Order: sequence, then structure tokens, then C-alpha cells
Amino acid sequence: MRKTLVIGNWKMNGSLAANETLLDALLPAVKGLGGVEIALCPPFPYLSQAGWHLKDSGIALGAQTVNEHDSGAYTGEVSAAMLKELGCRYVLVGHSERRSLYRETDADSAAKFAAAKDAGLVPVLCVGETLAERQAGETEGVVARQVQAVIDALGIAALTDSIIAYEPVWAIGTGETASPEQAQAVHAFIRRLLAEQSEAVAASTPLLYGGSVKADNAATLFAQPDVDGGLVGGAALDADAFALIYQAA
Ligand code: G2H
Repeated sequence: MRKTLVIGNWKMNGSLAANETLLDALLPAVKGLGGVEIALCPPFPYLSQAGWHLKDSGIALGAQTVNEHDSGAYTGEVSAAMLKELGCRYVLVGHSERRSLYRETDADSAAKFAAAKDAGLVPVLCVGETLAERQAGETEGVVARQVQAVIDALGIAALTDSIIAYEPVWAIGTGETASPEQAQAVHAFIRRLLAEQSEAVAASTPLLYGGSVKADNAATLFAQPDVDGGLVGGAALDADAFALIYQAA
């Protein structure tokens, strides 16, 4: 039985005061809703604040990226062990904004994925095609390349206890969402790709959809057989919207 999850990615948003307001509104709104796991990924400086608020709430803490090295002269970077020490359970790896804005490669994603696993974190590998790639009929090829880069580097067993998030780049923060059928088609493709290499990994790995998930489209997306929840950006900054998305899962 796969887990269902809703993960909020705050991206580079928030302040001590705004986070306080958001968490104070969110915690009672999702209290008592069992069955679906929920996690929040604030910016690094707010991990302690969020972790303190989320203590005993059942909501897990995650980070938005991680450095692949254990420690050393990597100015500005944060290691997986540091995230673990701050109470993180999850870490996003290879988010499209990391890939496009900071030139992170498939090999970087694999190294970060490995560092996360080594520290006992659950990596959430983000994959997805650009609009140009979709229009060129390259969606499956791009997604396969991004997933396979991790498998080729670390072996299929490394995906045990990990999560994959399909986030079509053209749907991220644009208000345009993949249709439930488009999302299901790519999720089913990823599931088949995993199954060719390990039936157990394919059956147990949650596949989340991300890209303009909103309160009014979450239910139909999450109703798809291979969509096991969502990775939510903009709507995670609104307690009411995020609670509705969580309820839809
Ligand atoms: C995709 C998503 C969260 P949004 O990046 O990772 O953001 O929901 O704003 O499209």
C-alpha cells in the first residue's frame, strides 16, 4: 500500500511573522484529518521556526534542496546531515527551478539524492518536461532520462523509501495545470519505467503531481490511479487553500 502525501513547497517566501500566521491557521485546519501524510518545506532559515511549530502536529518538515557533500568549503550550502539534525524528514531534489535557474544537472540530482539517503532523509525527486519538450513529443524521453539518471548512478534499490514528483515545467506557477489525463499518463509511464526494473519499487513509490495544484483541481488530479498526492507551491502559502487540497487527497 503506497502512502498518499501532500507536500507544501514554500519556495523563497515567508518571514518570521508571516510563517507564524500561516502555521497558526494551518495547524487547526488540518488537525484530525488522518490517512494522508502532510509535509512543509520552508526556506532554510525558517526550518527551526517551522519545526518548533510542527512539533507533535503530525506534519513533517522538509527542505527545498540539499548539497551533495557531507561538509567543507561550500559557501552558502547546507548538508543533508544538517537538515536531518533540524528535524527534516523530506528534501526536494532536482526541482525544475534548481535545474533551470541554478543549472543543476541530472548527475547533480543523483548526487543530492544519494546524500539525502545517506543522511536518512526521504528524497523527493522532481522531474518534468518544458513546454517545448512536450510540444516536440519528448515528454516521456525527458522524464525517463531524469529518473533513470538516479537509477543508473545509485541502483534501483536506492529508490526504496523515496518519492518522485512529476512537475511539468509549463504548469509550475503559471496557473496552467496538467489535465488529470495528462498527469495520469505520465505517472503511469513513470510507474512502468520503475516496474521494468523493480516491481516492488514501482508498487511502493509514491508519485506526486506538482504544477499549479489548487483547491479546485486537486480532487480530480488526486483521483487518478497513479497520482499519490501533490507537491504544492503557491497554494501552500494560503492555509485555507492548502487545507482544502489536503482534504482532497
Ligand atoms: C511546482 C509547484 C511546487 P506551484 O513548482 O513545487 O509550485 O504549485 O506554484 O506551481
